[in-house]
Amino acid sequence: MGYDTNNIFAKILRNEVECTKVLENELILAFMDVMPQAPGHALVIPKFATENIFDLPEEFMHSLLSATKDIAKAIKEVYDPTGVMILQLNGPEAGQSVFHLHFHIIQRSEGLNYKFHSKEIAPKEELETEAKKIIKVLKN
Ligand code: DGP
Repeated sequence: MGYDTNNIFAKILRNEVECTKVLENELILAFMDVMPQAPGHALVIPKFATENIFDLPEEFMHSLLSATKDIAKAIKEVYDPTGVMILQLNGPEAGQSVFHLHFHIIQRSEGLNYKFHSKEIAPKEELETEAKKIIKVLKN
C-alpha cells in the first residue's frame, strides 16, 4: 500500500483542512497538533508525499531537522520546561496514526499534566494562543 493522498496532513498541505501554522517555507510546514499532549505541542512535516522517514529525499532533511530544532528551542524559551521531546513514528506498530511523515515537538517537565497520544482535541483558540507565543520567539 502506497502513500494515501487523502491523509489529513496531505489535506492540510493542499489547504483543504485548516491548521494553526507556526512556521512555513518552500520545503516544510509546522503547525500545532490538534490533540496536544502538552501546551505548545507542534508538528513539522515535509512538503513531500511520504509516509515515513525512509522515503524522504535528502534535500528535505536539512529543512525538516532545522525547523524541528528551531521550534524545540522556541518551546524551551516559551515554557521553560526541563525537557523537550522530539518524536517521529514510522508505521502503526511504532504508534504512527497519520501516514505523512512528521516530527512531534513536546515540552516535558515533571508535574506537567501530560496527555495521552492522539486523545483529546484542543479548542482552536487555545491552539492559536500557544502558536502566537511560539511564533513570537521564532521571529526574534
Ligand atoms: P502520530 O501518531 O505520530 O501519527 O501522530 C499524529 C498526530 O497528528 C497526533 O498527535 C494528532 C495529530 N492530528 C491528527 N489529526 C490532526 C489534524 O487534523 N490537525 C492537526 N493539527 N493535528 C492532527
